[in-house]
Amino acid sequence: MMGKQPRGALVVFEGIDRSGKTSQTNLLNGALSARGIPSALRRFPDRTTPTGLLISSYLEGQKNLSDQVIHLLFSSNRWEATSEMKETLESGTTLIVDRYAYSGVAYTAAKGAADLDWCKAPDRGLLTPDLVIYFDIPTSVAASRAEYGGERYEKVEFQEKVRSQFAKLGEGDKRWAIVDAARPGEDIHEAVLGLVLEAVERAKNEPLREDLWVSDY
Ligand code: NYM
Ligand code: MG
Repeated sequence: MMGKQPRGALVVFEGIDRSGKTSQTNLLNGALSARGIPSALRRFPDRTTPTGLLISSYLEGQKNLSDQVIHLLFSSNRWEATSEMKETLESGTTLIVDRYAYSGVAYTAAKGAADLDWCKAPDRGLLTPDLVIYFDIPTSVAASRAEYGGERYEKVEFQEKVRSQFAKLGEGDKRWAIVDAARPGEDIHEAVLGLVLEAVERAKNEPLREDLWVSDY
Protein backbone atom coordinates (compact mmCIF):
# COMPACT_ATOMS: atom_id res chain seq x y z
CA MET A 1 0.00 0.00 0.00
CA MET A 2 1.13 3.51 -0.72
CA GLY A 3 1.69 5.81 2.26
CA LYS A 4 -0.22 9.03 2.61
CA GLN A 5 0.84 11.71 0.18
CA PRO A 6 3.08 14.35 1.84
CA ARG A 7 1.34 17.70 1.69
CA GLY A 8 2.38 20.53 -0.59
CA ALA A 9 3.87 23.79 0.68
CA LEU A 10 1.96 27.06 0.87
CA VAL A 11 4.27 29.67 -0.63
CA VAL A 12 3.15 33.30 -0.69
CA PHE A 13 4.67 36.15 -2.70
CA GLU A 14 4.29 39.71 -1.47
CA GLY A 15 5.49 43.11 -2.58
CA ILE A 16 4.39 46.48 -3.90
CA ASP A 17 2.85 46.84 -7.36
CA ARG A 18 5.30 46.11 -10.21
CA SER A 19 7.74 44.30 -7.94
CA GLY A 20 7.80 41.36 -10.37
CA LYS A 21 5.70 38.82 -8.44
CA THR A 22 3.60 37.71 -11.36
CA SER A 23 6.41 36.86 -13.77
CA GLN A 24 8.46 35.18 -11.03
CA THR A 25 5.53 33.06 -9.81
CA ASN A 26 5.02 31.86 -13.38
CA LEU A 27 8.73 31.04 -13.76
CA LEU A 28 8.70 29.21 -10.43
CA ASN A 29 5.67 27.13 -11.40
CA GLY A 30 7.48 25.98 -14.54
CA ALA A 31 10.67 25.18 -12.63
CA LEU A 32 8.80 23.07 -10.07
CA SER A 33 7.00 21.15 -12.83
CA ALA A 34 10.33 20.49 -14.54
CA ARG A 35 11.51 18.89 -11.28
CA GLY A 36 8.38 16.75 -11.00
CA ILE A 37 7.06 18.74 -8.03
CA PRO A 38 3.28 19.21 -8.38
CA SER A 39 2.40 22.88 -8.10
CA ALA A 40 -0.40 25.30 -8.85
CA LEU A 41 -0.77 29.08 -9.07
CA ARG A 42 -3.33 31.23 -7.34
CA ARG A 43 -3.62 34.99 -6.96
CA PHE A 44 -5.42 37.40 -4.67
CA PRO A 45 -7.62 39.20 -5.25
CA ASP A 46 -9.34 36.45 -7.24
CA ARG A 47 -11.35 38.79 -9.45
CA THR A 48 -13.60 36.04 -10.84
CA THR A 49 -15.78 35.47 -7.74
CA PRO A 50 -18.69 37.71 -6.64
CA THR A 51 -16.49 39.43 -4.01
CA GLY A 52 -13.69 39.61 -6.60
CA LEU A 53 -15.92 41.44 -9.08
CA LEU A 54 -16.72 44.07 -6.44
CA ILE A 55 -13.04 44.39 -5.56
CA SER A 56 -12.13 44.75 -9.21
CA SER A 57 -14.62 47.56 -9.80
CA TYR A 58 -13.29 49.31 -6.67
CA LEU A 59 -9.69 49.02 -7.93
CA GLU A 60 -10.69 50.29 -11.36
CA GLY A 61 -12.33 53.31 -9.75
CA GLN A 62 -15.86 52.42 -10.92
CA LYS A 63 -17.05 51.88 -7.39
CA ASN A 64 -16.36 53.70 -4.14
CA LEU A 65 -16.36 51.73 -0.92
CA SER A 66 -15.25 52.72 2.56
CA ASP A 67 -11.77 51.64 3.67
CA GLN A 68 -13.34 49.19 6.12
CA VAL A 69 -15.66 47.60 3.59
CA ILE A 70 -13.00 47.03 0.93
CA HIS A 71 -10.65 45.63 3.57
CA LEU A 72 -13.25 43.07 4.65
CA LEU A 73 -14.03 42.17 1.03
CA PHE A 74 -10.36 41.41 0.36
CA SER A 75 -10.36 39.21 3.45
CA SER A 76 -13.60 37.43 2.40
CA ASN A 77 -12.05 36.83 -0.99
CA ARG A 78 -9.33 34.82 0.78
CA TRP A 79 -11.64 33.00 3.18
CA GLU A 80 -13.84 31.79 0.33
CA ALA A 81 -10.78 30.14 -1.28
CA THR A 82 -9.55 28.46 1.89
CA SER A 83 -11.23 25.06 1.65
CA GLU A 84 -10.16 24.61 -1.96
CA MET A 85 -6.59 25.65 -1.10
CA LYS A 86 -6.55 23.19 1.77
CA GLU A 87 -7.66 20.33 -0.49
CA THR A 88 -5.00 21.23 -3.04
CA LEU A 89 -2.25 21.29 -0.41
CA GLU A 90 -3.40 18.06 1.19
CA SER A 91 -3.42 16.33 -2.20
CA GLY A 92 0.33 17.02 -2.33
CA THR A 93 0.34 20.07 -4.59
CA THR A 94 2.48 23.07 -3.65
CA LEU A 95 0.53 26.32 -3.93
CA ILE A 96 2.24 29.43 -5.24
CA VAL A 97 0.16 32.40 -4.18
CA ASP A 98 0.53 35.89 -5.67
CA ARG A 99 -0.47 38.18 -2.71
CA TYR A 100 -2.21 37.13 0.51
CA ALA A 101 -3.22 38.63 3.84
CA TYR A 102 0.03 40.63 4.12
CA SER A 103 -1.10 42.72 1.12
CA GLY A 104 -4.45 43.07 2.82
CA VAL A 105 -2.84 44.60 5.90
CA ALA A 106 -0.13 46.62 4.16
CA TYR A 107 -2.44 48.42 1.70
CA THR A 108 -5.12 49.25 4.25
CA ALA A 109 -2.66 50.28 6.95
CA ALA A 110 -0.91 52.53 4.41
CA LYS A 111 -4.11 54.58 4.21
CA GLY A 112 -3.55 55.52 7.83
CA ALA A 113 -7.18 54.98 8.81
CA ALA A 114 -6.82 51.77 10.83
CA ASP A 115 -4.20 50.28 13.13
CA LEU A 116 -2.33 47.04 12.43
CA ASP A 117 -4.35 44.95 14.90
CA TRP A 118 -7.62 45.98 13.28
CA CYS A 119 -6.19 45.24 9.84
CA LYS A 120 -4.96 41.79 10.84
CA ALA A 121 -8.07 40.66 12.71
CA PRO A 122 -10.29 39.47 9.80
CA ASP A 123 -7.52 37.24 8.41
CA ARG A 124 -6.69 35.63 11.76
CA GLY A 125 -6.83 31.85 11.45
CA LEU A 126 -6.30 31.66 7.68
CA LEU A 127 -4.04 28.92 6.33
CA THR A 128 -0.53 29.76 7.53
CA PRO A 129 2.09 30.05 4.76
CA ASP A 130 5.19 27.87 5.02
CA LEU A 131 7.14 30.64 3.36
CA VAL A 132 6.47 34.28 2.50
CA ILE A 133 8.77 35.67 -0.15
CA TYR A 134 8.81 39.44 0.04
CA PHE A 135 10.03 41.16 -3.12
CA ASP A 136 11.79 44.25 -1.88
CA ILE A 137 12.24 46.98 -4.45
CA PRO A 138 12.56 50.77 -4.29
CA THR A 139 9.33 52.38 -5.48
CA SER A 140 11.25 54.38 -8.09
CA VAL A 141 12.57 51.17 -9.70
CA ALA A 142 9.14 49.52 -9.64
CA ALA A 143 7.50 52.57 -11.20
CA SER A 144 10.06 52.72 -14.00
CA ARG A 145 9.48 49.08 -15.03
CA ALA A 146 6.22 49.79 -16.77
CA GLU A 147 3.53 52.40 -16.73
CA TYR A 148 1.28 52.00 -13.73
CA GLY A 149 -2.07 50.88 -15.09
CA GLY A 150 -4.02 53.64 -13.38
CA GLU A 151 -5.70 51.40 -10.81
CA ARG A 152 -6.33 52.69 -7.34
CA TYR A 153 -3.14 52.63 -5.18
CA GLU A 154 -0.80 52.87 -8.19
CA LYS A 155 0.94 56.08 -7.12
CA VAL A 156 4.55 56.31 -6.02
CA GLU A 157 3.79 58.21 -2.77
CA PHE A 158 1.23 55.61 -1.71
CA GLN A 159 3.47 52.68 -2.72
CA GLU A 160 6.13 54.16 -0.45
CA LYS A 161 3.75 53.87 2.50
CA VAL A 162 2.79 50.32 1.51
CA ARG A 163 6.47 49.41 1.40
CA SER A 164 7.07 50.59 4.96
CA GLN A 165 4.01 48.66 6.16
CA PHE A 166 5.36 45.49 4.51
CA ALA A 167 8.69 46.05 6.28
CA LYS A 168 6.89 46.26 9.65
CA LEU A 169 4.91 43.09 8.93
CA GLY A 170 8.04 41.09 8.19
CA GLU A 171 9.74 41.98 11.48
CA GLY A 172 9.89 38.94 13.74
CA ASP A 173 8.09 36.65 11.26
CA LYS A 174 10.31 33.60 10.86
CA ARG A 175 8.60 32.55 7.63
CA TRP A 176 9.37 35.90 5.99
CA ALA A 177 12.21 35.89 3.42
CA ILE A 178 13.32 39.12 1.80
CA VAL A 179 14.43 38.89 -1.82
CA ASP A 180 16.08 41.86 -3.52
CA ALA A 181 13.77 42.28 -6.51
CA ALA A 182 15.73 45.04 -8.21
CA ARG A 183 18.16 42.47 -9.68
CA PRO A 184 17.99 40.73 -13.07
CA GLY A 185 15.14 38.21 -13.32
CA GLU A 186 17.43 35.18 -13.52
CA ASP A 187 19.11 36.02 -10.22
CA ILE A 188 15.75 36.52 -8.56
CA HIS A 189 14.51 33.20 -9.92
CA GLU A 190 17.54 31.38 -8.58
CA ALA A 191 17.08 32.86 -5.11
CA VAL A 192 13.36 32.09 -5.13
CA LEU A 193 13.81 28.50 -6.28
CA GLY A 194 16.32 27.79 -3.51
CA LEU A 195 13.95 29.09 -0.84
CA VAL A 196 10.97 27.23 -2.25
CA LEU A 197 12.70 23.84 -2.64
CA GLU A 198 13.68 24.11 1.03
CA ALA A 199 10.09 24.98 2.02
CA VAL A 200 8.70 22.04 0.02
CA GLU A 201 10.98 19.67 1.98
CA ARG A 202 10.12 21.27 5.32
CA ALA A 203 6.38 21.11 4.65
CA LYS A 204 6.53 17.32 4.21
CA ASN A 205 7.27 16.93 7.92
CA GLU A 206 5.08 19.69 9.34
CA PRO A 207 1.30 19.71 9.68
CA LEU A 208 -0.65 22.29 7.71
CA ARG A 209 -1.51 25.12 10.08
CA GLU A 210 -4.57 27.33 10.14
CA ASP A 211 -3.41 29.89 12.65
CA LEU A 212 -2.21 32.92 10.74
CA TRP A 213 -1.66 35.76 13.24
CA VAL A 214 -3.33 33.81 16.04
CA SER A 215 -0.28 33.40 18.21
CA ASP A 216 1.15 36.90 17.74
CA TYR A 217 -2.11 38.78 17.81
N1 NYM B 1 -4.65 44.55 -2.60
C1 NYM B 1 -4.52 43.21 -2.77
C2 NYM B 1 -5.19 45.06 -1.43
O1 NYM B 1 -5.31 46.27 -1.27
N2 NYM B 1 -5.58 44.19 -0.45
C3 NYM B 1 -5.46 42.83 -0.58
O2 NYM B 1 -5.84 42.08 0.33
C4 NYM B 1 -4.91 42.32 -1.80
C5 NYM B 1 -4.80 40.84 -1.99
O3 NYM B 1 -5.03 45.08 -4.84
N3 NYM B 1 -2.63 47.19 -5.85
C6 NYM B 1 -4.31 45.46 -3.70
C7 NYM B 1 -2.88 45.45 -4.13
C8 NYM B 1 -2.92 45.80 -5.62
C9 NYM B 1 -4.34 45.48 -6.02
O4 NYM B 1 -3.59 43.40 -6.94
C10 NYM B 1 -4.50 44.44 -7.08
P1 NYM B 1 -2.74 42.90 -8.23
O5 NYM B 1 -1.79 41.87 -7.69
O6 NYM B 1 -2.03 44.12 -8.75
O7 NYM B 1 -3.76 42.35 -9.19
MG1 MG C 1 -1.11 45.64 -9.48
